[in-house]
Amino acid sequence: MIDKLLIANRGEIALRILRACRELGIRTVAVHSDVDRELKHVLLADESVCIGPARASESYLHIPAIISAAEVTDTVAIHPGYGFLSENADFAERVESSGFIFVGPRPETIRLMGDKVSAIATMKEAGVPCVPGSDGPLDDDKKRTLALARAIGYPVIIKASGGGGGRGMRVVHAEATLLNAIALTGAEAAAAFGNDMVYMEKYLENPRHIEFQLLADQYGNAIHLGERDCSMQRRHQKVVEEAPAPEITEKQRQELGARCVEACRQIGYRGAGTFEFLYENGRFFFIEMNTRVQVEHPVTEMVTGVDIVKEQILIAAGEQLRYRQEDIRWRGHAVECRINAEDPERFLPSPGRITEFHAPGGPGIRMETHIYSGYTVPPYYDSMIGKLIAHGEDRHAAIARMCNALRETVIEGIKTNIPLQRQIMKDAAFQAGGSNIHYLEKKLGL
Ligand code: MV4
Repeated sequence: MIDKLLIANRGEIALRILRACRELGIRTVAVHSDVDRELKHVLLADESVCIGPARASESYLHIPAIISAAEVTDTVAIHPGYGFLSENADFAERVESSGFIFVGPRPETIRLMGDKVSAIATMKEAGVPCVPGSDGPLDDDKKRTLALARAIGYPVIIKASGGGGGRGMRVVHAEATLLNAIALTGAEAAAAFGNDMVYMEKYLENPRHIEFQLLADQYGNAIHLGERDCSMQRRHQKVVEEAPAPEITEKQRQELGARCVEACRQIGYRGAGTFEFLYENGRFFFIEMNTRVQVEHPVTEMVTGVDIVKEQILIAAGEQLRYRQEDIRWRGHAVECRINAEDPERFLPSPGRITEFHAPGGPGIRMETHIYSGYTVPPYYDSMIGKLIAHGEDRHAAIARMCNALRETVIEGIKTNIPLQRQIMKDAAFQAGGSNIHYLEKKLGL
């Protein structure tokens, strides 16, 4: 049904989508900016279209250019990848109204989950555990707001409904600063997201970030692929992810997984999706849902054997989910290290020409990257140039394989964070497992 697919992204995820299409016998259209002519997936695609200049707002974020490219190439479906337009409900709507298949949820679902107040209300209604909070937007009733914060108990966190992923939030430790924090967060949100709606939650001081991967088709079938731990992060950028999450039991996985599955059925979810939770003192609290494929999807693929990108495309093509929940088994452990073109000490981007690249290998090693010897990393986009994933029979074995693979990897001509990743793999707390979201920043002295 889908015989041609346009990849509305760049870098490693564009290559990942191209590979899935090749397996499915689907022809590919790469769209790229002026400076991305040499991207590996552009060189490999059946067709390619230049959609604009380097600046993303004029190329990868420019909806009319992408729709035009789909039209001139007679494309059937459009895969948005992650970032860029992947969670833009207007884009999904334009794709569908132009007669193309959007590889992702319905536009209304993207809009519902993009608004965090409505996402939380929906999940609470569906029986997913949420953080104690305002259960809706804060209004002008100052007495009511102060009473609410008292009832929840300080510290509380004020979040913008249009935010997410760490944008537009403020922690409040005492009543004296509450109303001012709400006003500031609202004003910032109005400027940043065009929406001043804010809500309140109990602030969890030392949680882990654990997320569940879901797949759902348009016929009401849904399954979960278990969870990932993404707590190893710096400034809201994940650095290391793993599956399964340390210390989480099979019972916890199946219980919360079943609740996410039920929520997907209730909202008529379609495609791949992720439920983000904070985990503290043995309890899970829903915070956000991501309606796209995620950077860290490979760790789930490595432990379940399910090809998430292929399933996304098959679901978009109107097929029934090929797995039942009983078919899903978790085998061993997988760790992913994000490889960034950056100075490992100062975290500044390090674009430039890669003079030498040697990929690692061996049992359980998977390298997802678009780089090659002679490729120039442009300065205009995210500094992530690839991901190294190691699978092993248990967590210890996966980490050992990762250490080998990091040592084997050669990337010359630019600086990368590989030295930092090697340091993390050797870190005693990381090796013990179960560190919280603040661990890495504290270790790095931030
Ligand atoms: C929180 C929180 C503590 N308590 N909510 C940051 C990103 C966004 N997805 C939600 N975030 C947080 N929400 C409550 N009620 C702490 C964070 C948070 C965080 C969450 C996940 C991963 C990294 C983080 C880093 C700082 C703060």
